[in-house]
Amino acid sequence: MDISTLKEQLRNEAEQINNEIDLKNFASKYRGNNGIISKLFQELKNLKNKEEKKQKGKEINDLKQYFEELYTEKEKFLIEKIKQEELKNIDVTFPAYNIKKGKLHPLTQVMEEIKSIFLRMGFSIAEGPDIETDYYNFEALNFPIDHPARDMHDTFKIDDKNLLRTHTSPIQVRVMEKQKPPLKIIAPGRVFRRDAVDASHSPVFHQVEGFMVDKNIRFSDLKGVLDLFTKEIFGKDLKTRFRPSFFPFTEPSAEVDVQCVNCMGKGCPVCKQTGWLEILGAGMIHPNVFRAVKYDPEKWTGFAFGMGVERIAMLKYGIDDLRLFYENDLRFLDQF
Ligand code: 2U9
Repeated sequence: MDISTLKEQLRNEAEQINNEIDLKNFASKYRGNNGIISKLFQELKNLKNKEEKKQKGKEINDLKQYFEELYTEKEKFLIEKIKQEELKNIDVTFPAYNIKKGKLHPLTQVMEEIKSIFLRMGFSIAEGPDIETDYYNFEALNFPIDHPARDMHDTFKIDDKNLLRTHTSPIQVRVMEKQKPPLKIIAPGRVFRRDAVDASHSPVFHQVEGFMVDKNIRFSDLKGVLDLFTKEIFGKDLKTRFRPSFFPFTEPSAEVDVQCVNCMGKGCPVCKQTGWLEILGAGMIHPNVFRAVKYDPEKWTGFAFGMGVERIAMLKYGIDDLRLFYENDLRFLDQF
């Protein structure tokens, strides 16, 4: 068959190609190892006449180039055709899949809310290590060795000197060692106490503590800050009250109650008919704490407070068992 007839044949066959298989067959018929074009090149070797060989070689090369052009064109056409068919099968009006979005753990959400309230009041956030020394966790906070107040913090000891912090107060001691007043700091974090797990105890829980140090800080400043805090987190209509208490690191000390979020203070099973819920501890920073960080207690004054994040979250959401926070059951977590 002469080359021009072959060219015509190529064009006709290319026109018939309708799918991938046709295209594959087309390629192997002409371009494959035993394909027509390859054969033509082999036959070329047998030609003796140089001129004729040159002429024929050029014609076969033209034919091959023509074949490649047809092939590429057809390949493009098929890719576009497949794409169009796929698009036809997509129902753009079909409702989207319900993509499950992750969210923050309820304790993290409450922690963030607490932080944000104090940030708005001008406090800064400080953090510190989970593993502390006896000095920062107890000594500097006016718990002398053998002081009975240490019994309130059943402690995970690592060795004679190191322990897992039982509260976040060491963070504030570290801040005071590095910075001079005025200070307005909150110290959020994980704390550890050797407690057996039950509905209201966990060996790992979370605290947010805070303190303010400046000249002429008074108990009324503490009351103002904490009253605003409870109104922000539990509701504007709930009152707070302060009852006398004891902590080694504050004097005077107080426990802070908010009117029951469940019955608005009327009395119900949540508040054991008292109308009040305990949510915070607080007080004026003890002079011995100032002495430990080399602040002059005659010059500086301050208040401090502390709260358990789990307790705040339980009261806020009406949860009666703290273990729910740690089980990571999505039926529970999904509700927040
Ligand atoms: C420094 C000085 C004083 C932090 C304070 C409390 C009172 C308190 C408890 C609440 C519930 C711990 O999680 S809880 O069990 N905390 O009652 N914390 S005053 O006082 C400080 C802190 C740091 C340097």
